[in-house]
Amino acid sequence: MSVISRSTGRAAKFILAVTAFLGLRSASAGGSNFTPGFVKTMMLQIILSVVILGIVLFMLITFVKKYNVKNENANREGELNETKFEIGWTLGAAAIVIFLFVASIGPTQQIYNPAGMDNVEETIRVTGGRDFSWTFTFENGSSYKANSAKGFNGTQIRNEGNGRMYSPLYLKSGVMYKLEITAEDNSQIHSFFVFDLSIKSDAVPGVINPIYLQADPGTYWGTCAELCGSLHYNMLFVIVVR
Ligand SMILES: [Cu+2]
Repeated sequence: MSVISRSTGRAAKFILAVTAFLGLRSASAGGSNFTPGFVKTMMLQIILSVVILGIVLFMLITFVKKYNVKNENANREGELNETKFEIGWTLGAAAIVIFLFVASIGPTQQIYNPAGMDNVEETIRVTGGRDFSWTFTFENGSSYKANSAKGFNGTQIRNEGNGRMYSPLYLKSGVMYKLEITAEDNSQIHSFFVFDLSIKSDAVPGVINPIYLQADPGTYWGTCAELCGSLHYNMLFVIVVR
């Protein structure tokens, strides 16, 4: 397993360099303590996809050349053992799927049953609203909306993109939190998404989806990732970890 993680680590660095070159952002620099393993698995999947695409394209071009009608020397009978090929690519594809499944078990456990989940310092309810808002409710019963002026001690942060003010959710670094993602009754479905923390969870009325979070210091902007209606674009929020 260490060989796998070492080579995917190297490949992950390569992909990060390529995405940075293309001007794309990558989530693997995220501050969440539980997601790097998952990002690595995603990288592994991307790498395998690229390799397989390469093999398929290579075979496609080779066969087009070899069996071209203009190629007088082509022997079109019995040269391709189809049974062997069929068994080969079926077993090969099955092996890849099983390998990816096994490789993703650990990282998935890390997200939903992380080590230290028994040491949750505070559980915070995050509720998506009918009015296109996010409400943070704390164990002591206090609550506020991410897009209201009545946040924690009234502090607000300006979003550079739209110039509006938002009330941050303040978390302490190195502390384990459980966010319970849900939505108000009769609300549309929303999705709680913080790119730089690699966290995303659907917010559905009557359902509580847990996110365990232990993050590095930083300011992390998030948004609703489920097209929920006319004011979907305004469902920004910010998590400040310090
Ligand atoms: Cu939305």
